[in-house]
Amino acid sequence: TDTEPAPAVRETAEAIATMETRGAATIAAAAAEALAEQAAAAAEADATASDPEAFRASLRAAGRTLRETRPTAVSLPNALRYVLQRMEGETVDALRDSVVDASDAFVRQLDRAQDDLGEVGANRLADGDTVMTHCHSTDALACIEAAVEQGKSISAVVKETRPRQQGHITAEALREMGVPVTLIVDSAARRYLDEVDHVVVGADSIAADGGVINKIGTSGLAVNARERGVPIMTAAQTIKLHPETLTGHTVEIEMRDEDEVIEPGTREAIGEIAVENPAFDVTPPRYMDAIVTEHGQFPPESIVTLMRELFGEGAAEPWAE
Ligand code: RUB
Repeated sequence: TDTEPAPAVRETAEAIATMETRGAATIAAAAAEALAEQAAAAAEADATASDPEAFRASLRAAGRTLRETRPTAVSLPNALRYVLQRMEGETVDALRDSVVDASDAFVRQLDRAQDDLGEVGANRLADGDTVMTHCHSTDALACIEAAVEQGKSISAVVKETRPRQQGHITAEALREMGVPVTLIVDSAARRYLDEVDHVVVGADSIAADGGVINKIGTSGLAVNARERGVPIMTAAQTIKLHPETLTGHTVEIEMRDEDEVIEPGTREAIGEIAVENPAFDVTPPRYMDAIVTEHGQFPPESIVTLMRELFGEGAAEPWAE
């Protein structure tokens, strides 16, 4: 059909769904880039090259394909909104250029925001500090990297993060920064908190009440950190702010396949029991010390002010049919 997404869009959607492309910021950049690829392809394709309305419809269809991949990281729909709301022009060439420009601007803004929040987060870390991490967050790593670049000596205790072990990606990234790393199983976190000065995590979405939605296990870590008196911050650029929560919606928590929890083949031995695999959880604002963004540091309870300022116009769905 004229609105069939380009192969590049289907490949990006597949990579996001299978988590080959993962992490909220990386997913957002990939989605914005896929829309630019859709625009380039649609400006050449027979069905859309000379029909501005068909071109627009093909971009909306690509947006829907990308939107349907994973539900929790709001950076994905925020990226689609940013690009599709800037699609404008009377001709296909003008429409294509507007989408490609918006996509480029979005990705540049994403990189700049990450650098800027890294500087803010780094100011919370002192020379000689040990940080504990959970999952793999490029926003959280930006804070540690900026601290290292400020000349601070930082060590890390890295939780492996079952079931997908994104902690291994974090461990490698930190080692490459010259940060000494100790990898632990998730259940060892409380034992190691006594040796830790800060917990640093990322976010997939931030709710209007300051709740932080991040990789499953973050909320338990936050409660333990509070009990041990260790400050915990979430590093989250503002595309992680979830506009629909301003009007009372909740954030959907992705449930993934049981094969990530029990080895294939284990099912037979283990028998008829329920296996559940939620990918994310919600840390209540009272257990989070600070949300670090490119606009500075916020107590979770006041993030709603920034959310209204940046997303107050609501959560349009420019990809809708
Ligand atoms: C990744 C995850 C990360 C956030 C933030 O989950 O929970 O902490 O996405 O990452 P998954 P970033 O591996 O299931 O995608 O700071 O890079 O946006």
